[in-house]
Amino acid sequence: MANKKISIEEMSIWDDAHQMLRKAQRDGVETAWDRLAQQTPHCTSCELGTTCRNCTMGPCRISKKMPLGVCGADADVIVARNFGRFIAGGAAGHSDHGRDLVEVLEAIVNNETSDYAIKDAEKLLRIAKEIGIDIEGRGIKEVAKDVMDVFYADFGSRKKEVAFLSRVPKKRKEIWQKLGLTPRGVDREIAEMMHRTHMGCDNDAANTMLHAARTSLADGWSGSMIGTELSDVIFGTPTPKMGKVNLGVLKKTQVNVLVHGHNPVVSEMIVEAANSSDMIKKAKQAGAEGINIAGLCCTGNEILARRGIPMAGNHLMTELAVVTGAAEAIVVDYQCIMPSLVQAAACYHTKFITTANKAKFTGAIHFDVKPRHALAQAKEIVGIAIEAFKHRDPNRVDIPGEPVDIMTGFSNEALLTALGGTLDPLLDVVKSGKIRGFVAIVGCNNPKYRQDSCNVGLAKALIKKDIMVLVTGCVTTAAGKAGLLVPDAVNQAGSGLKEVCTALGIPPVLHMGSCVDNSRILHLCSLIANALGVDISDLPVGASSPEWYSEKAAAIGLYAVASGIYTHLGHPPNITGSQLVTDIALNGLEDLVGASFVIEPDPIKAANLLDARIAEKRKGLGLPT
Ligand code: XCC
Ligand code: SF4
Repeated sequence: MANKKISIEEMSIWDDAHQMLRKAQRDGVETAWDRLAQQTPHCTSCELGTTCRNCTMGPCRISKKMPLGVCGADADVIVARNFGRFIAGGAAGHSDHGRDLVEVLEAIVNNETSDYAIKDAEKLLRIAKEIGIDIEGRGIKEVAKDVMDVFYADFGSRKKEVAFLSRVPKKRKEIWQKLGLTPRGVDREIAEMMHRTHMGCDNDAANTMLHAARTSLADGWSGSMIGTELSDVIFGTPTPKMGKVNLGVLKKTQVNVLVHGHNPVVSEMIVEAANSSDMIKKAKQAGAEGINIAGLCCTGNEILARRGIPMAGNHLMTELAVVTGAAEAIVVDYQCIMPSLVQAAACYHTKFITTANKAKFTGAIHFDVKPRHALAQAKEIVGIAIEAFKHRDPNRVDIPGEPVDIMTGFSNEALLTALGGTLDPLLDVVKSGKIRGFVAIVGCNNPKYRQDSCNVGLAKALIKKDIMVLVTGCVTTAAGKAGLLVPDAVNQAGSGLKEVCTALGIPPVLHMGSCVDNSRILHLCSLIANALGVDISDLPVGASSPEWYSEKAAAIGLYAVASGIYTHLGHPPNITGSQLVTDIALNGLEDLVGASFVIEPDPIKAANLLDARIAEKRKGLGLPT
């Protein structure tokens, strides 16, 4: 964890970051690391989670001297309430993103847009069947309309359980039923979380924690899963392909447009616009050789996995991408977009463009992007970038380094295809121990860590132990820059994993998409568990978010645990002010849902913990450890 004065080398493990951090200093651009130093030390009570601001009799802070808030709430109640709201925030983010995809599907079904279409009809039909919709002899739009209705209903209050519970292993569903964890509706669980944590409602910390788990399950098995599946239906299901990563993907001679945020609904259109001959012509008239789109964070993951669009960087690279002075525009949708980017962009010729009414930034150029006119709007946006190219100052441009190759596009469908259409070959190598297990490393950057040191350190340590690693979100960029997302990386893996990956021609670390795409990993776990006739908690699998920062990452961690997956975090959420809540997270959940959180900042120690867990689960299945 960082304290005040650290060197640039200590801020990140990457050379492109170091170079841009130096340039930021020269150019007078403040970064997250500067602001972290200003904010350190943080408020202790807030770090412990014992500050309550839920009413105006307070705010209250709990300490030995003041053990109760004005209303009488103790540390346990306050910590659980704060944690519950934190989870609700994360679940709301992912799920509202998922809802936006349902709205695009609605526009398609109602013939209100020609900019979006159903690209993967086969997948739509497969999903329809899974959620109990009749497909025989019906037109694709007719089926799509029913899918849309079922998914809209998933957000509401009329259901006993969300649609994709059809994917959940029977034993898992029974556990949820028994504990009252079955997610009924996305908006319902989130609203109930807000209700429970109002003054004078749920004043039993354990009970609040259980509802937090239920809320997270609504995210993982509904909101996020709908987001992933409909994105595949509308934009195509990812297939293996090559891409490139790091700030070196920006091009000196082209109009560079950075797309940042999460939802492919906008970034896909920007890519379409940039590929259109009229825009390319315009760019050439402006003196550029072409238009280069580069991704940041999760919307970058979406277009990387589906189209092989290069990835400029992850969370802590977003400001530094602007510092290159080579970005004509940064086009954002929502989530994880630092407000500071407006000021950073203003230091250069870079245009900062927002596209969602729910995520406006003061000082930005705003477009309310809607399905009906999305492509035309995207062209306008790209036009602004082309115009900005004329004002680029070549003396202030510095694009560091050479891009690194990566392989991407490992959807479950792609994985099954690579395996010859069935899971059996995968199960066989797991049984023999060539692949001992799987760990999903997901989530963010956080300036409290040396950027990506833990993300990369953990991935490297795990593949050495013949544990296959799956990455999403901002860990993608980390693993990619470290050279772990290419087939050649098998040379860094243990002999068993190396043998399997070499035979399949795949890397030992597989890129499965964005953060909502963690739902792919849930789905894969249930496919494997169902094939073996066991629960997810019996599988030799684990999850990890070593450098997480966001509410969404916490929701992901909690739905992983509640789904039966042992989950490592580099640092705890702000819950340590309650022994009870901390105990539930680290131990108590194990008895209830068959998994728990484990906290460990050191990636090597974390790898050993995940390894021990996998060995224990292998033993439970009667497999060699
Ligand atoms: Fe955001 Fe998804 Fe975290 Fe990256 S990994 S910093 S949440 S962009 Ni989701
Ligand atoms: Fe204080 Fe209770 Fe109000 Fe929270 S809800 S601010 S603990 S009085």
